[in-house]
Order: sequence, then structure tokens, then C-alpha cells
Amino acid sequence: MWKPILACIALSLTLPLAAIESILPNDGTFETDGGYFTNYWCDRPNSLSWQVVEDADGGHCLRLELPGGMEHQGVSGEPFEVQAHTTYTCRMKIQLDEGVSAQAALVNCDWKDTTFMTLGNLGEDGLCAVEFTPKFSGRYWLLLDFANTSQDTAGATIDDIQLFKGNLRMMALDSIPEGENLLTGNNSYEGGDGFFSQIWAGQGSPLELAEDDDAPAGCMYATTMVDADDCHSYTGPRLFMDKDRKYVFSCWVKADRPTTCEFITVHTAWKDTQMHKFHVTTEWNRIEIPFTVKFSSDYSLVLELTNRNQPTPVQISFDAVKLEFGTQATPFVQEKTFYAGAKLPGDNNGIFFPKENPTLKILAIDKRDELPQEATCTITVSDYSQRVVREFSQPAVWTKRESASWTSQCPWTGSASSSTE
Ligand SMILES: [Ca+2]
Ligand SMILES: [Ca+2]
Repeated sequence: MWKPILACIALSLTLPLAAIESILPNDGTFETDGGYFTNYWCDRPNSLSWQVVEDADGGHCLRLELPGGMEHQGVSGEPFEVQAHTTYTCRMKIQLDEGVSAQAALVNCDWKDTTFMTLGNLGEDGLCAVEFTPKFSGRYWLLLDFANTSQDTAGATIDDIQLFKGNLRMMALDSIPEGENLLTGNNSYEGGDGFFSQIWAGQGSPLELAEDDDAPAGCMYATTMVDADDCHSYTGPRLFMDKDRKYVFSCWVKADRPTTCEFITVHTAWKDTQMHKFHVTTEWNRIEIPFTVKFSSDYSLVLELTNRNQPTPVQISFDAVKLEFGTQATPFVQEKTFYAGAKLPGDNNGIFFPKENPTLKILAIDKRDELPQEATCTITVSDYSQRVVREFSQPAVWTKRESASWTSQCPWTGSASSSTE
């Protein structure tokens, strides 16, 4: 039995710690001096006490004592220089007793830019991380703010604090060679949703998947019918982009009559929005848009399929989206992946009511060199409380195009949702 792989091609985020240069002015490991966080939060006395203590491994860490019922008190450290509109990441090991929560903030020295970020769970590397983008260039400091909702004195332990320019995504992107697709996900829409599948700013309706012998990259592509005088806009996950690099976006597009659309790069704090118009013809055409951005920061990429000032609807389709470093696009390469996806069209996000008669469409595309010997499609029906009420399987049949699809009329009553395996 195979599992659906809805095209998650994650960037590798495992990096040696040596690649990270901390800009904290004191020792974030607490091994050589008193370490960072040796001042009162906001330079005023508070009820916290802290000291550098020995940890279980014979090293040193910072241990804080927090009285019961305490709110918004903490510790801060020495100022350091940062640059405006640049991403910084703060990482640390942090252990909090029951009832204790912690936030980190990067604050400029005249308190005109303060953003508190909750320190969440530890990642696989035993560190939790928060990101900051300062509004100004100049001196900032890092502070930790605690609350203890329990009745009793509780503690927090901190070690290995790092503050570095950029983020892990940026560092991972740095190692990607030219020609490689920077977009994650199913960029060829084979058997499931891919990049640009989220509706941007509420404009539009969900993308449909279509299948055609003449599609330029695989047999599946994304398509939508844009009404008269309307616009459908789609985006994907936010992406770190670097102002010092050149990028080129490319994709296949066509429409049922010639039209003009836009590829838009949007800085997530709206400080840099660039629109790139492109023409769409009635034939599949590969468009290529070179661009740069103004900030090293997170951006959204938006594909805006427009039909403004037009009296009739237009069907617009696209496929094989690619973003790469450089000024000239290189050909899209289909990932050698197996894709499976299910579509349960309906008005209520996959929840159905007694008089509805849902149709489930399942698609699977195999781009690997060897077809699976055996494959089974399993449909699970759950009620509104996520209890499985019915499960049934049928064998998968591959056609010569290396794709398989089923359309199943759902033989049940009551509300239902589905999944495939
Ligand atoms: Ca230590
Ligand atoms: Ca495709």
C-alpha cells in the first residue's frame, strides 16, 4: 500500500552550528563569562533572580527563579548593532517549569521598535528560534520576558543563546545551485495541488486541476475560470529572498483567448511590491520574468490572473512553475516523484450533509522509473467528530500514461470527509 506524497520537497535545514556567527556581545553559552542576560529588564529592579549554574553535563547555563503569579518581568543584555529590514534569528535552549511562559524581544535603545515573540517548543536540534526584522538601523538589545501563572516559585533554564543575521531558510537557500527550483511543493500539479494553490487576498476561487495529453509538463495542470471584470490571485508559502541576488520566475501559461496577467512579488511587511505583466496566448507558452527584490526578507509570490474591464469570462491555465537564481530560466524538470491526491468538491470544505451526494475524485501520477507492483486505494469516511464510520479499498490501475484516476460516488449518508492511502 502506498502513501500519498503530496509533493513536499522540503529544503534541508540541517546546518552545522559553525555556520552560524552569533552577534551577541557576551558568551551565549555561559561558559566563559557571566553571559548574556545579566541586566534587569528595562534597567529597573524586579523580583527575578538569576545565576549561572552548572548543568548536568558539567557545563554552565543560566537559571532563573520566578515567583508565583509573576507577570512581565525578565532580563536583558548588552546592546549590539543591527540593520533595518534585515532578518535576524534568536535561538536558544530553554526549559520552563510548569506554568511558566517566555517571550523574547528585540528592542531598540529608544524603545521605538519592540516586537515580542513567544518562545515555543524546542526543535529537533533542542533549540527554539524566533525571527525579528528591525525597523531601524542602530543599537538594539535582546530581552527575555517571563510570566509564571502558577502559585509557586518556578524556574527557567537557558543555554546556548545565539543571535545571527538571516535565518536557517536563507542559509539553506544559499547552498542551492543555479538552475535548481527554489519553490517547494508540487510545481507541476501532477495529481494534486502545488505552489500557488492558496487564494491571495481573498481574490478568486480554488484552482482546478485538469488533465490533457498536450500539457507541456506532465499531463496535469492548474486552471481557473475568471469571470468578466474579475481577478483570481494565487500565492504559495512565504519565501526568503535576498536583495543581493537575481531571480528568474518561469511557467507555462495559456488561456482560451489572449489576455494579460501579472506575476507579483510582495514583501510581507508591504515595503516592496513589484508587478510584472505578462501576456497569455491561446497556445501553451513559457513565460520568463527576471527580477530582484529590495530587501533581504520574506516575500510572497503572487500569480494574478486578471480579466478586468472584460465583458466575458476567460479560462486561464498554468503549469510547471519555477523560481531559480540567475537571469535566464532553465527548463523545468519534472520531479521523479509519486503523487496522489483526492478532491472532494463541495461547498463546505469536504463536509457533506444528508441530502448531498458527494463525488470523490482521486488522482495518482507515478513519475518514478518503476511502477509499483501492487497498489491499493483506501477511502476512509469519518463523521464530524473524526470517528471512522466506513473504510473500503480498491486496487489501483495504472494506464500507459503512468497515471491512474478513480471517480467514486460516495455510497453513504451523513457528513463525511476522506483521505487516500
Ligand atoms: Ca552552556
Ligand atoms: Ca504538470
